[in-house]
Amino acid sequence: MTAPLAELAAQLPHLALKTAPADLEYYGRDWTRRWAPTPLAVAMPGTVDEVRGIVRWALLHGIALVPSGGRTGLSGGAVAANGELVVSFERMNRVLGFDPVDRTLTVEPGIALEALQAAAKQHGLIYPVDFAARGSCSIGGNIATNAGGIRVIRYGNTREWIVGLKLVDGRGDLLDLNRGLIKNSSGYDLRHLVIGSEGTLGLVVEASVRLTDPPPPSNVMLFALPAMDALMKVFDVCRRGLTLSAFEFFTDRALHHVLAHGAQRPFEGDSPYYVVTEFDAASEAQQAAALAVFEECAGQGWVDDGVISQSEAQAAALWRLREGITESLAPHKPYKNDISLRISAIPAFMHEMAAIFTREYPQFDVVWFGHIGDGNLHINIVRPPGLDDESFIAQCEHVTHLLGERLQHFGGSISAEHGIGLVKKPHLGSTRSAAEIELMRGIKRVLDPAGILNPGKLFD
Ligand code: 2HG
Ligand code: ZN
Repeated sequence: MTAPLAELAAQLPHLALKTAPADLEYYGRDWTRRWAPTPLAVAMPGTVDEVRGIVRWALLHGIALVPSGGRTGLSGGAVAANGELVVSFERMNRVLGFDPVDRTLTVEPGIALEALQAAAKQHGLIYPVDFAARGSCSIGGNIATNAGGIRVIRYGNTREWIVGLKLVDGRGDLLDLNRGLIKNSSGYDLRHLVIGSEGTLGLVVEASVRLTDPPPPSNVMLFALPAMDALMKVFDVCRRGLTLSAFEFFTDRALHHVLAHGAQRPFEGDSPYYVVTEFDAASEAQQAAALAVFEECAGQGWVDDGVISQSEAQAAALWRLREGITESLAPHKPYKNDISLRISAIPAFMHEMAAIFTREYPQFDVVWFGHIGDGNLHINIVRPPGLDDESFIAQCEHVTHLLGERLQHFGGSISAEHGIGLVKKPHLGSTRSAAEIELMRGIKRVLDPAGILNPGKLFD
């Protein structure tokens, strides 16, 4: 153990400190699997005071800290590849309180999203932000990226549900931000500055989240579509005819991978595009509306086929076709894009990008899917067998540059919900102006004057 680490262990005797190579490897990386993890050690605080102690120690020794939740991130935000101390919130995973009048849960940052959702359910309420990594990701990580997921169309992003945050900033100070208030017009909302800041402004040590009533019973419908142009037309019909809680799409390439990974084929025939939509189906009228939507879309030639879930098991099987895509692609180590556009810009953008991909990547398997009802597309480039990491990433970076240019033209964003981290850092300028990035740097300097909090992520 190095001298600074021994000092940390002596100062905080209850802090769990890990230095075994397998732990450094495990806690030093996220789902990107691109950078070799080389953290100095992994610290697992159990209390806010220990977190403050870690920050004071880091300031004294000039050691960088990488906050760490479930490490399911896809942008390298939780990677420790430069001798940093990983601060894992694995032990700080408790529910601290529930207030039935405020309808809030107060939790530690390391609680898994699924555990938080289960705690809400125990009180007859829901925490509605949801996505496939729910079992492993933590609320601290969700806050760091302002995570979105599959029901943003109805409930919004993580930001909408955080009513209070406690933060240890880069000076070791504890800030209690917004304190659960619904209305608070008292100057800058520092809570919102922290949400989406990817651990660069402070370490979130507690969060109060708002809960809501469970939704009415819902059904899931899967459509097969003959053409890209039909996607937004079907969206329009669904939005007018149904009360939607999700509107997701994927292509035949995504279906190919998810079926190869064990999912059940939904239709006999093949179509190039698919939509999974979830909607309220509490009454016969709402169920009839779903059939009417299908008939209108089929009549217009916008859908080839469709199926409506008849049971919870069938709904889960249909969801699996969409939610299983990331896992089914993981063995191929794909290069990921997570872009955001105004919904109105989606059709023109998709056409331009499809042309660019065909021109630049004729030999690559390009898999499109995502939250198209929110204007959020995930474009995964699958690594062709035999191509080494370096050449593959260089080719992908070239196309991300072209993507960035088109996003700039359409006023979109290079990251919708995964964050910038290390992966998209070279492309931040396609979404944020130089003046904005300089302001962000200035804000970081105020909260983290020594630059010890997740340095090198988001920007240099
Ligand atoms: C999803 O929507 C996640 O499934 C992951 O945001 C997307 O793997 C991806 O690119
Ligand atoms: Zn997503």
